[in-house]
Order: sequence, then structure tokens, then C-alpha cells
Amino acid sequence: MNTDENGSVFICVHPWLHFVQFMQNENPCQFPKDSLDWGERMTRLTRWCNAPAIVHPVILSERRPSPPEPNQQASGEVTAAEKVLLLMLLSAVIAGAHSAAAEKPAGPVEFRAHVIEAKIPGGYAVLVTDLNKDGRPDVVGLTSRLTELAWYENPGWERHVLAESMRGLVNMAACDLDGDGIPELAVESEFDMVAARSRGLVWLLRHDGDPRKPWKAVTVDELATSHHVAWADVDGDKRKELINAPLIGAKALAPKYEDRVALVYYRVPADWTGPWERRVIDDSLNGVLHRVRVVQWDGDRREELLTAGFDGIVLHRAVGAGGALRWENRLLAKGHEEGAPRAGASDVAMGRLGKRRFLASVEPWHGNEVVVYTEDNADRWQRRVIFDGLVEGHEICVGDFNGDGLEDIVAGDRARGGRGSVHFFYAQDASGVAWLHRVVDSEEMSGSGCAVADINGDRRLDVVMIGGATANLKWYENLGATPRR
Ligand SMILES: [Ca+2]
Ligand SMILES: [Ca+2]
Ligand SMILES: [Ca+2]
Ligand SMILES: [Ca+2]
Repeated sequence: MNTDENGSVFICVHPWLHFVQFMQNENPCQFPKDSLDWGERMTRLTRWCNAPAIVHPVILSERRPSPPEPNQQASGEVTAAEKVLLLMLLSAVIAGAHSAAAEKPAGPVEFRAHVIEAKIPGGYAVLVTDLNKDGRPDVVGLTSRLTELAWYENPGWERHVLAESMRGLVNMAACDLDGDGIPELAVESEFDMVAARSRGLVWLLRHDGDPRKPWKAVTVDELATSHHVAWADVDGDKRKELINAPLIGAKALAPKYEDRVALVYYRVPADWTGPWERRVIDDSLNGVLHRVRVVQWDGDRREELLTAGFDGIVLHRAVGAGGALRWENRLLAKGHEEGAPRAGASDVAMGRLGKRRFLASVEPWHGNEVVVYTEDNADRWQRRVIFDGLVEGHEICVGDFNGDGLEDIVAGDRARGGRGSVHFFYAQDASGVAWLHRVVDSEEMSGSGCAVADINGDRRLDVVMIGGATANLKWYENLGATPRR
């Protein structure tokens, strides 16, 4: 609990921890006194507690001068007895609110579809990031069927070309390396499912003064079948490294793609024109390596990686520093267990159900199942298929769309070249067992790529999706929970 300069009393509530402390003569959450930025306080509290914190502002009293009563302290101070009383009261309120939330998860929300681009043949990957520094998240849509990479400016969605003459575009990731407020983009091109035909070019794009004009590109690497990129601070030095996940090994052939495939990373050189030294994270993965996702796994300064592929879901964690840095690679779950290529996982996302962590995945590779994993007391991940009706799933995202403190799931369906729909799954309790399935934009979105972000700044999480056969790019505006019947 905290009183601000207006006398409002705040409580900081954490799913694990009811963190209650008076501001009177001390700081909330043990922050420096000169730090009055609540965003920063919550960021630090979140890091400290290894989970998102929720701030509930509760105005309990307004501190107004009043004459001191006999046997009482001066106005503006709180007695020890009052502190105890307030703490008990607030703990009861918090506990009640949490149990009520756990008993009554919010229902599905209504989404309104908005078209960003109606003609992007073979729409494959989407990226949401602010590219013109106006505070509104913009959208990059990528397809291998065009040699132009373009972004769409929020809110009118005017199209601007980032790069031209790039064949076989396959993926991209954003990170503001130089701190000018406009991110640099890692982009991968010259991809092909046949390794011998895939140069696998990795680029770094930087704006050239005006982000609406074509960006400058420098080469990072050439590694056959480079397919998925991400930025992560794997060593905790506050600088992001570039992660590159090629799809398959050099000898891999359809349909089983038997070969080892190596997950690699690069430290950003002082001179971006290179060289970027390629370093191995894990060279023992098998078959298809489909997605690499950045997570904060253990609450330290370092970010960890989850990969999804034929092997299943693997956690990659860097330990040690500098030249002594090494990687611990641990299989968390095998995913869908069947012979390749119907093996493992296509994508993975980490979410939270109150205080519990969970994993959501699409399985097997390009598969039909939406799967939820929850952790048991022995640190093992229990698998539960919550839906098996996708025709061809690809990517999966999580977000608390209905604001009940339980993260929900959204998955696209590429539908093997047919018309797909968007699938939402709303958490119905904190155990990860019950999920409410809702279909949005039926047969109008063959979703290959997806992203979750608040596109219109109303604090409700929206969804952006790009479709293959439907050749479109849309954002789905979260209109809030629909009333329960
Ligand atoms: Ca913007
Ligand atoms: Ca780093
Ligand atoms: Ca929810
Ligand atoms: Ca929104």
C-alpha cells in the first residue's frame, strides 16, 4: 500500500504475493524515493517477483489537515493500530477479489475485424511495432510471393515500402539497437523448403532518416534455410542478441527432413556492417525447427528461448558470461508424438493463469491441435489437447483478452491453402483445464502469422493476423466482454 502526494492510498497486489506497505516515510516496493514513475516501479516489482504485477488503485482517504484529537498523533500520520487495521482490511478485500475472480472468469469478448491489406498473396508473417515513433503500433506484413517488404502506418494503414527486390522473404523481428526510438529490423530472405536452393540471407534494416522511405540493409549472415528470427538479451548485459533458427539441416529432405539443425545467435557488432560472428546455441535439434520464442523464464536479467519443432518444445538458457558463456538446452515436452512430419510442435507461447505459468502450442508441425501444458509439482509439463479441429495450425499467441487475470489463447488456421478462421480459447479457471472456444471471422482469415497488441490504445488487447489463402492482413479490435446469458 502506498499513499501518493494527494493522499490516495495504493496497494500493490501480486498473484503470489500480497505486497502491502505504507508509503509513509518509506517507499512502496523498496524503490528509491526519487522514483515516482509507476510504470518503472511496476516493471521492477514484476522483475523482482518474476511475474506480472497488478496495481489496484484504491482511494481510501484524502489526507486533509484537521485538528489533532487528544491522545492522537498529528494529522497526516497513521497510528500503528490504524496500519494494522488497514492491512487486515485490504488483505481481506484482495483475497475476496481474487477468489471471486477465480470463481468467475470473464466470458468471451467481441472482436470487430478491420482490413489493413486486402491483397497480400500468401500472407505469411506479421510484426507489430511502432516504426514512426508516434506511439501507435504499426504493422509489417510479409509474404514470400512478393519481393517488396512493406509496413502499414497506424491508424490509416498507409503502405510504405521498407525493402525491395528481396526474394523468398520469410521472417522479421524488431529491436531499437541505437535507441533513436525507431527499431531496426532483422529480416530473412532467400528461403526455400529445399535446403540446396535456400541461401538463407539475414539482413539488418535501418531507416534512412524517414521511415516512410525505403530502409538501408546490411548483410548479417548467409545460412541455408534461415527461417525465424528473434531478439533476446541472452546474457543479461541489457543488449539484445540476434537469434536465428534455420528450418532444417543442409542434408534434410522432405517429407521427414532427417538431419540435425542448429539454432544460432549473433552478438551485435559495434559496426553493423559486420562481421556478425555466428555462435551455436543448440546443434542437437532434429528435423524441422519451426519457431523460436523469447521468454522470461526464471525472473533473472537474462531472457530465455523456447523452440518448437519436431523434437517438441525445448528451453534454451545461457549460463556463464563472456567467453565462458554456454547453453543449457532442456526438452520440456515432446509435443505430438507421431512419426515425422506429423511430429512435435509448430509454435509455442508462454502465458499465465493467475500465479501459474502455462505453455500453449500448436501441434504437431503445421498441425491440428491446440495444446496447453501446465507444470506439476515435480517440474514436469502435463499435456492437454484442448482442441483438435484446426485444418493446419501455424502460430499461436496468448493475451488476457477479457481482463480477468487469466491469459487466453488465439490461434490461426492456414487450412492447407483453404479458407480458415480465427480461434480463441478463453481460460475458464486457473488450472488450465477448462477453455471456452470461440471462432471469429469464420473462413475469412487463413491465419499464418499472428500478434497480440493494443492497436488503438484503449488498453484492450487486440489481435493482428495475416492470411495465406485469404491473402489478407487484418486487425481484430477487442470490443470488450459480451454479457453472459
Ligand atoms: Ca506508429
Ligand atoms: Ca546481451
Ligand atoms: Ca482471460
Ligand atoms: Ca485495443
